[in-house]
Formats: sequence, structure tokens, C-alpha cells
Amino acid sequence: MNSPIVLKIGGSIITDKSSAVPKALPGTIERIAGELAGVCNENSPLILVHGAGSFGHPLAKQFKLTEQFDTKGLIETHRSVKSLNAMVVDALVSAGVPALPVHPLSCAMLEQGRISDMQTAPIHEMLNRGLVPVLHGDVAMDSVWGMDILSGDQIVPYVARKMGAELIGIGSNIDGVLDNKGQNIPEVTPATFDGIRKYIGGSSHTDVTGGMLGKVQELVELAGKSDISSRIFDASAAGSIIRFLQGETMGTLIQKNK
Ligand code: IP8
Repeated sequence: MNSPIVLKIGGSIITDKSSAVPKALPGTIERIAGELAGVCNENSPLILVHGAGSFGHPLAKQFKLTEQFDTKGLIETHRSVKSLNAMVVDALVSAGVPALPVHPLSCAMLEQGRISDMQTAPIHEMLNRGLVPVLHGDVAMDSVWGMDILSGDQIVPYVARKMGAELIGIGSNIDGVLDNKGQNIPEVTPATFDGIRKYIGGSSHTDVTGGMLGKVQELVELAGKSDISSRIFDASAAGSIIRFLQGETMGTLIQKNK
């Protein structure tokens, strides 16, 4: 099997993140499914991860899920993100992509908010069989805290390492990492990260998992301890996902020190 690509589509792309109640953007979900249908084949294995957007963050905030265990909050938030995942998987299957849902709640264990164990054998076998596993930001059980939020931003580097991926794509609603003048920074390495972290913001909407800074931090850490590069790009424009998968230089590349 060729090395898989792990692609995360942000919740800000597939949902209206400014909404306090779950609001999907079906047209965008269909557009992305169509783009993936055009480029997916058994020679280029793909693992898809999507964010929770307005299906997860407002509920997580309402039930204070980053601070406390809450049975109703746990159940309602999982049901909500699962319904978004079903929309994404349904759109992919309708477009001809052999996609299957993988719910992190059911296969990952956390210890103080970090993944301590994740059952990835089914994902591996799906890839072997030409299927596209679709994971998502979720709630998960935690051996110390009982539960916590598991961001897709943490799932992506974990799965990339376990599955031997060499490339990660993060489709966001902005053009990668921007400096204090709003200009794109084409490349970030562990060595340059400290100098630019002050420019990197959180999210403009309700986001319990750290926005852009949270993403970049995860990916810089990964680049520091592996050969895995990540590209953060603007996935809101039509054709952007195809261009990323075809290897176009866009957004910000995060890679190890030169
Ligand atoms: O949108 C967050 O996942 P993310 C998951 O990938 C929840 O950070 C439940 C808010």
C-alpha cells in the first residue's frame, strides 16, 4: 500500500461555525465530496478527518465538557457530531467515494486529554481494501478525567504516525498561517515557530480546542519528531482540495528543520 494522505476538513468549512445551533453547509459538503471523488483511487489511500464546527463546539461549551464530566453533555455532543459525520459520509458515498464512518469515541482512549490508545487496525484494513475512513472531532473517554474533547487536530498527527503517512493536509477557512499583516507565511519549522507563534490567533467563533494555534502546535511538534510534513491551506474555494492533492504549493507548509 502507498503511504496514505491524512486530510482534515475544518468544521469552519462544512458548518456555519458562527451558529449557536448545529448548522451544516450541505452545498460545501457536496462540493468537497465531488472533488474527492475525482481524485480518490486505490493507489492513493486517503484518511479523512473532519472538525465538529457548530455540531460540537457550542454543545461542549454549554455543558462545560473541557472542565467537567457530564453524562448528558457527553451523549448529546457525540450524537450531534455523529450526525455531521453521517452527512459527510453520505455525501461521499453518493459522489462515488467508498467512505465509512469511524467514530473516535468508540476506538480512542484519552489520558488527561491526550490519546493514550487508539484501535487503528480497522482503519488499516479499510485502506488495504481501498476504502476511505472518515473520522471526526468527538468526545472521548479519559482514564483520569472520565471524558474530554478529542479534537480532529489531535487525531490527525496520531493517525498519520500510526498509518505511516508522509503528508497531512489541513483544509481551513484561511490561507494557512498568517503574519501580523495578514500575509501568508509559506513555511514553518520547529526552529521558526517560536518567532511567529505570537501572530497566530485562536478561532473567531466558539472553539474549545484552540483554533489555528492549536493546529499549528500539533503539526510543528509532529514535524519535530518525524518526517511528516503538513500543509495548511484554504479549502473554502472550489477546486482547492483537488489542487492540494495534486501537490500544488499553497497555504503554509509545516516541516522539520532544514
Ligand atoms: O473541531 C472538536 O473537534 P475539532 C470536537 O476537530 C468537539 O477541534 C466535540 C467539540
